[in-house]
Amino acid sequence: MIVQKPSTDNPKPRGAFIVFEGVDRCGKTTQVGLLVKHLMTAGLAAMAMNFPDRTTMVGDLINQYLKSKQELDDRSVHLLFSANRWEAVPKLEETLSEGTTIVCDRYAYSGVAFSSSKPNLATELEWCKSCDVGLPAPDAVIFLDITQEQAEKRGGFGDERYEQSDMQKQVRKQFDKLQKEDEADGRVPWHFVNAAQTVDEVQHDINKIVESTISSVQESKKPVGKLWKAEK
Ligand code: DGP
Repeated sequence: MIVQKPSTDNPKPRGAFIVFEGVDRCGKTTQVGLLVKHLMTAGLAAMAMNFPDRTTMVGDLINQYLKSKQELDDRSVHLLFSANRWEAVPKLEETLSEGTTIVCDRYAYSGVAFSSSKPNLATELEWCKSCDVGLPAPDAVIFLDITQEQAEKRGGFGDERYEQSDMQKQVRKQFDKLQKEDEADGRVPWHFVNAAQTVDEVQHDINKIVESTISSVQESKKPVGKLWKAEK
């Protein structure tokens, strides 16, 4: 991988913002860890982030909800998930501007896909999106693609609130809608990776995508975009 050396003519480029999405048990957490390691070994500054971030006060409420210790209205919990992302924005922007690449386990796409899969919010995709309009936009979304049947064979499925087949199948449909909308908009590229391959094969595919994303962010010098915001 080519690592750009900063100089007076060529100040330190910003980090890239890479988001992993997919249904539960698709292997995101494993691949986020491997990617951060790979980038650091190649001499790049990289950091993992994840949403929901259960370590904050808002995240603690979300955790209680996901573990079914707390009941919350669907819109209220959607707003909490969104707030959990907004509260991370200062850190996210600072980290990218310092030249560190962020590898993020879930983001606003999960927010919309999961909430709009609930019967109460099934016709509210635009409302679900509206809470996250203006968040920093990823430079690439890596979607770990796996069938529901393959995901369920992996350990731990069924422990938390949303880990039910019907819900996850609906979530997948909503992800597809969001991908098509981003494709039509042309600003955030999605990359589908076959997550049913071995861990090494998945990692190999991801590394290629991320290396080319980092190069294009460095070459284009484009600032971090805004999610789902109409361009002026
Ligand atoms: P994880 O910690 O990645 O396993 O995510 C926990 C669960 O929460 C998982 O089923 C996906 C779901 N989830 C993640 N982000 C959001 C969100 O923003 N909104 C909703 N409704 N669900 C989310």
